[in-house]
Amino acid sequence: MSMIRTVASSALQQSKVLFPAVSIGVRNASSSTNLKDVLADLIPEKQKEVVALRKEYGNKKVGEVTLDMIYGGMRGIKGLVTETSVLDPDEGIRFRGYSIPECQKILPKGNAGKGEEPLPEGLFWLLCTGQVPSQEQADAISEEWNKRAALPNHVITMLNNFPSNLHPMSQFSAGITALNSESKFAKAYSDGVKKASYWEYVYEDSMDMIAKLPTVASIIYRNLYRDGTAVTAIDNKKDWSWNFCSMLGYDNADFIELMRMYLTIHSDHEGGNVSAHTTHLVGSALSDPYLSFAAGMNGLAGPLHGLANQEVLVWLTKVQEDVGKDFSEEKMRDWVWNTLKSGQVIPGYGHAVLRKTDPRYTCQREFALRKLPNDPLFKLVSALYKVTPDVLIEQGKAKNPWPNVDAHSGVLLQYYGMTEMNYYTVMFGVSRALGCMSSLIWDRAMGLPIERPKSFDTPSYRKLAESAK
Ligand code: AMX
Repeated sequence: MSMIRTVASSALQQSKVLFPAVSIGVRNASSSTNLKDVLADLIPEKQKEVVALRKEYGNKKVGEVTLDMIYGGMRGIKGLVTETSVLDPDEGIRFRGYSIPECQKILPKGNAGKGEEPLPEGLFWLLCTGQVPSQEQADAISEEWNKRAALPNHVITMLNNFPSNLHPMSQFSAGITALNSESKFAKAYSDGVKKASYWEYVYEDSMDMIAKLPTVASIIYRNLYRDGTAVTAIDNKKDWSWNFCSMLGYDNADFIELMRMYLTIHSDHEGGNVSAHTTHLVGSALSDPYLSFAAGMNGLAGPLHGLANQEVLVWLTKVQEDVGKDFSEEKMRDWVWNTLKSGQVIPGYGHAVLRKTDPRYTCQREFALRKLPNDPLFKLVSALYKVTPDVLIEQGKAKNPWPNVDAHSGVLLQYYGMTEMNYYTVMFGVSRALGCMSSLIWDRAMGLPIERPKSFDTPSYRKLAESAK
């Protein structure tokens, strides 16, 4: 029986013509609920595809590199292989060919399919396989993660002993690093396992780690903001997001739906962003998945990357304290200009690749319009959305004046009582594991080698540039 589900929206069909979905709708999806088995079937096909591609076009040029690109943070240089998602500058992210609105339609939902937002479990299946999972397949992932969620005692002890002035992201990254005592990949490697089987151990570690992250994150939250009270036990009948909310101490049904959406949309943003690229790079040295992902999390903790969601709320709070209820365009413009004149960036605006409003921003805005249209902070965010792009265009520096994902996420979280903004990036990190780990499985399945680009000093680049004249 084919598990492919069709979406009969003409807009969806139209966008597929512009940006065709990779393999979905062409190949029959598997009906097995065992993700590892499905991957085992898919991997030889992909390996053959890559061998054939390289045989036919291996020495073809696919791009040019200028000195500006090299000194400009390698922007636009094609140099990475990431199967899970592709980011279009105008349209935003597509997970295995599917846009965010499409994923919201086609992926299985929580509450036995009756919920509103996609289950991150289904998204993980999609990222791993390129196939849209059935409800049964997504539920099998929930079950699997519930079984693997327990933490070793030494990690719990370590988290409980961190001082309260250690940033939650540092605690998160340290917790993940310490989980590498559990790595099946590291053990198999030291036992001399063959390269062809690497992906299987990376898969096992990925499943274990994703299962454990909500518990690690919840212990950090409760230690810092709930007097160190114990996290609740995992409910084996519930999904990953439900259990995460429960461990954090939230039982509001809308907050749980928000969490499903949040954990889905923050998962993956192709391969070049700092967290994904770092995980991939460290993984290429055959560091185990825990060490690789912890490295990625240290990158996510930077204010130009994931920490921007914390920075946005800090900034919004200052704006709100100053303007009160006066959201006039004049006041908003003044605030944006004053921030720029003080030498700071406007957090939550701009992007290295995107050139339009981030669809992750739009879907959070739509959630807010449905659930919290009168929230004062949401109104402030909307008022800033009206003026900020124009001010950034007038200033003339940012290549993208539009908001990104981080401009909106904190507003939704604070509405449901999660006001601890220092914590927000940890939730981003829990979600990012879905993208980084599905990619890492494919890195090892495709046998990608250790990453080692060439660097030169400036005099050498001068010589290279002169000889290229
Ligand atoms: N506010 C003010 N200035 C900005 C700006 C913003 N939001 N975005 C870009 N600029 C400035 C840059 O600082 C740079 O100035 P400089 O020439 O003096 O150094 C100039 O515009 C050109 O930058 P760019 O090419 O448009 O951006 P980039 O690719 O170098 O950087 C990003 C991208 C996201 C780091 C940048 O837009 C930024 O700092 N935004 C604010 C922080 C933020 O929201 N980060 C989250 C991004 C999403 C994510 O990873 N979670």
